[in-house]
Amino acid sequence: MKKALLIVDVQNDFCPGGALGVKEGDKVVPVINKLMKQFDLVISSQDWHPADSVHFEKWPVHCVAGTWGAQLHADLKDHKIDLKLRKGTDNEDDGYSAFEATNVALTKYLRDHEVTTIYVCGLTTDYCVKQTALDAVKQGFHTFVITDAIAAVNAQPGDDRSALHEMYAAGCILMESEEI
Ligand code: VGL
Ligand code: ZN
Repeated sequence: MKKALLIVDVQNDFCPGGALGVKEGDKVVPVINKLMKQFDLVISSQDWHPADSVHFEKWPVHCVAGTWGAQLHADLKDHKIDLKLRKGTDNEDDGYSAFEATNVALTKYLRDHEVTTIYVCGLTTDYCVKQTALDAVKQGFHTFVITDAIAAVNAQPGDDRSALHEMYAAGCILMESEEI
């Protein structure tokens, strides 16, 4: 019965100044750093797109494999991360969910490590955090979303609220970092 912190896409391109920078994206970093020590396993994901991905028909070019934009935010405590996932590596799909990682079979990895509970945080609330949390529930994990450690694209105003509703309706438990 172990719990894992799943840090979704806290990458330069999703932080202010990045190609797809979201409002206050960098504000999640100190909150996440403080949380890491409370978990048996700390796992990060990175959007890692080929330059010719079909994904860029919907989005500005971001997180191209090997670029600065794809690197984790420099202030994130890298040495505390046990496993780094890469996703969106195929040029045919979006790869929003960390469960679509192509370098590690995430569900198997978590089961092998006796993880039953996952706490999801990071970027972005309305895309990769949401898809990862929904998949975690589908795979049978107790799934928490840390609401003060996420930030949204909000292409339409209120997309963050809709995403939170969708996660809650699917069975995710929403909580603040202080409550953990
Ligand atoms: C994401 C938009 C495009 C995310 C990734 O990490 O939430 N959003 N690619
Ligand atoms: Zn992407």
